[in-house]
Amino acid sequence: MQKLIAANWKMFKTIGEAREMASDLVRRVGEIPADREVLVIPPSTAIFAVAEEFGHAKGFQVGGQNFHPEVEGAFTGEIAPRMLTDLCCTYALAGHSERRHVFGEGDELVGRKVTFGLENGLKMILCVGEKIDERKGGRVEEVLRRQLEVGLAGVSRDIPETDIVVAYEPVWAIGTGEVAGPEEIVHAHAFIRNVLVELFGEKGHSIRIQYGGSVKPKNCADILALDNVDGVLVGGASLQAESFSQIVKA
Ligand code: G2H
Repeated sequence: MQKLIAANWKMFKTIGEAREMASDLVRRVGEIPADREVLVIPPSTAIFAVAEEFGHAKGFQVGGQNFHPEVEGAFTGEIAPRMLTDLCCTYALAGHSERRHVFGEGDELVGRKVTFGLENGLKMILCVGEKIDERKGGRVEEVLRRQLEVGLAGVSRDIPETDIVVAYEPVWAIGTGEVAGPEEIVHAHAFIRNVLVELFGEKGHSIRIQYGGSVKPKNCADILALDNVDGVLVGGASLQAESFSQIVKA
């Protein structure tokens, strides 16, 4: 199974900055290792510029951070999945903790995005993860199960296993410099794996589970070596070509 190494640029980079970083990244990475898939998820305004810079560089893909689950319509400020595929996106995120906790998106909306994105030509990365009070209250499994069951409720059992990815991002580890410990990651990923097998049968063994939350060049090799870690979703350390290229090659 190819590990999915993804860069979430969040609300950073103008078109010029994005172009510069994308071309630098291609130069630094060179040939992507055969067991890796590389995805950059810029802000919407810079997606096409990054896709152009990637050009024919083999294996570099672009994705969308968010969309509204409708074909088109009077939805001021939103973009549709077909607009993301029009910009060459292959993947999109749903349920990132910043969408859940800054913008108030609930599990049902996240689930609609997952289903609608899949039906409209995107591979979907469903982000799940507990807040610190939920971890302290012993509710990690309850929260993950709810986010997975509702987030994946509309997904057909027949979809190719490569179309859906789950990203485990404990909210307390996002952008804080605090990485979840190996036991915490292994435990959460094993739990997610079991729920995926419950939901999708045998196919659940092949659905990739990424870890996200303060991934850096210095910790990524250890994280990627853990059981059931099939990739990483990187925020802060994906904003410089030097650090993200090191993570791609780790
Ligand atoms: C989690 C992650 C990227 P960071 O949001 O999705 O960000 O690596 O900055 O913790």
